[in-house]
Amino acid sequence: MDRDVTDVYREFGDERLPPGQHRTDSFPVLSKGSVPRVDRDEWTLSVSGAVENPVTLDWDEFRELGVETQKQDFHCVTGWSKFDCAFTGVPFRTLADHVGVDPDALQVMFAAADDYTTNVPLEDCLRPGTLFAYEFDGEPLARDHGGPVRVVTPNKYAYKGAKWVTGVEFLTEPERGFWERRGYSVSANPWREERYSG
Ligand SMILES: Nc1nc2c(c(=O)[nH]1)N[C@H]1C(S)=C(S)[C@@H](COP(=O)(O)O)O[C@H]1N2
Ligand SMILES: [Mo]
Repeated sequence: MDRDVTDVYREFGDERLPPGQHRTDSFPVLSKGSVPRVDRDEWTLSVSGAVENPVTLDWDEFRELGVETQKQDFHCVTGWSKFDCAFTGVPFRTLADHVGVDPDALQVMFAAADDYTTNVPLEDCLRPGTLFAYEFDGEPLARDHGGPVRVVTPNKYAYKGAKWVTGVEFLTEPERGFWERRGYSVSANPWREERYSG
């Protein structure tokens, strides 16, 4: 374990379990539609928008950025939380440093192979726990959980973590992703119970 981020709740109080959540030890699957088949060898990650060096990375280039294994909690906006997940992947911050983010970037729009999108404030993406994950508990990430690569966001409800992620766009103006257009919160802080947009 390279990093333990299960203490991120401390910024907001003493309770690790966010209000209105219950713990589960299983790992339910939540997807808006069917599960796309994305082959590791065909997969690429495009990084665009307000950056100095836009790139499209293949599997090897992605991993060469630098990987770590983290212990972190997972909070689904539908009410379940799973503690102590081990995810291995490339930290968002590592990718951001690689491409050089413009000073006027405010948000990040993630895009996925099932046409899912989600927008996340840049400052939240830059927290250590935001990870492009490709392993769970030391095994390749299962396809229904977003394999080959998904985003995980332990500081936020889990809809901020795009499964089957293929694109990262740095935005200078706010735009809304799939659930954010349907009334879910942009900031999505579980300890402040930001489920819906105000
Ligand atoms: N590409 C994509 N990513 C997605 C979703 C989706 O439908 N498509 N659902 C989101 C929601 S609402 C949740 S709660 C988590 C669920 O992740 P899991 O299925 O691994 O539990 O993925 C998020 N990421
Ligand atoms: Mo969700």
